[in-house]
Amino acid sequence: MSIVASIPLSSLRRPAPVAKETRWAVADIAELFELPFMDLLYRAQQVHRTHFNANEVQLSTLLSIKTGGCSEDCGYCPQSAHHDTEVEADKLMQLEQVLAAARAAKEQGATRFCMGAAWRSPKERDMEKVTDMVQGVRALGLETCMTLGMLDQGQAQQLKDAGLDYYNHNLDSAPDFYGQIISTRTYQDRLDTLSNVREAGINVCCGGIVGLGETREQRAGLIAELANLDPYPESVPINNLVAVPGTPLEGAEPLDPFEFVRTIAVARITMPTTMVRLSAGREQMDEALQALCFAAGANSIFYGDQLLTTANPQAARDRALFARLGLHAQGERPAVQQPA
Ligand code: SAM
Ligand code: DTB
Ligand code: SF4
Repeated sequence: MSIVASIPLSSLRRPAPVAKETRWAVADIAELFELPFMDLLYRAQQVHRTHFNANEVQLSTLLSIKTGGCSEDCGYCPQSAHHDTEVEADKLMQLEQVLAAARAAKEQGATRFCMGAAWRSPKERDMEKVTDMVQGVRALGLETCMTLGMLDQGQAQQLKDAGLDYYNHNLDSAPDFYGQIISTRTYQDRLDTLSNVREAGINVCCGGIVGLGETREQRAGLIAELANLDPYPESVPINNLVAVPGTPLEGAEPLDPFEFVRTIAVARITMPTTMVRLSAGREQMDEALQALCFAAGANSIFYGDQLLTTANPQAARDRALFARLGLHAQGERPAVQQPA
């Protein structure tokens, strides 16, 4: 029996889109990055605790429904056909295989199931198959998320009609750094897809990736772009580069871990009600660093031993970390009664 089987989906926190009151200047965000570490964490905690239970973390499980052979040239990505990595190109997965993975994710306690395809954008012939997946996963009582590349208005509407809850499409980096990492799709292409998703009434999951060799100012530039979306995304994944052999970024200098924590904290302060997801890179982090990320306002993770093609901590290891920190998964009861 699933841990969350008895909890209706409607009782899970689903933040309403919040129209932003402020337009963030990159300079103001850069100033947040410059704060003494303890002051930054304190401010992020204050914002976090105003809007969320600071001991609760939402669990999303990822599945790569179509792996490798992607026509885009994203410099960090092991699935790009432009790079010589160990990832083999595969066909779109069958519905039954997807549903089996979704059932297993639910059994482990995930509340959202995210399906990712290594496409520039879905083809017409793919749409019926992916909308069947949305309907099937939803029928299991899980929230649904998809990331399929660029969408036009009609495709966004088809996914909405199938019941898709979230669409993930990242801005990835600051506009003035982006061109050094990707050449086959523009920043504006990404903004157009985000606008189509928003217009269709699907929740927006949009974040970025750090550790690509960008400057702190450029990290501030990424956060400014995200925070100035109107409304800002309901969910913001912050990925730390997993440097995969064969990609152009395989030898990238690892980001200072405290700088990663700062990025989480600044995302939390500038987008107070969003779910900030501590995303790729957790397998390479120790428990203490992950705890700092939660203290900085991260309240969601990818859960399960695989991201798309790279490793993620085993579910049992995450459960042990939650127990050590007194954290509980969204939709589950806290193990220890918390003082009022
Ligand atoms: N193909 C779709 C697209 O790009 O829109 C969806 C999948 S893509 C893998 C989703 C995100 O994963 C990217 O935008 C990037 O932020 C992140 N990502 C990809 N490779 C990564 C890596 N090696 N390390 C960290 N994050 C990565
Ligand atoms: C996101 O921002 N991160 C996830 C999800 N959205 C699709 C993907 C991370 C991929 C890490 C590299 C890999 O496993 O292939
Ligand atoms: Fe393709 Fe997405 Fe990877 Fe870019 S990040 S190469 S679009 S799978």
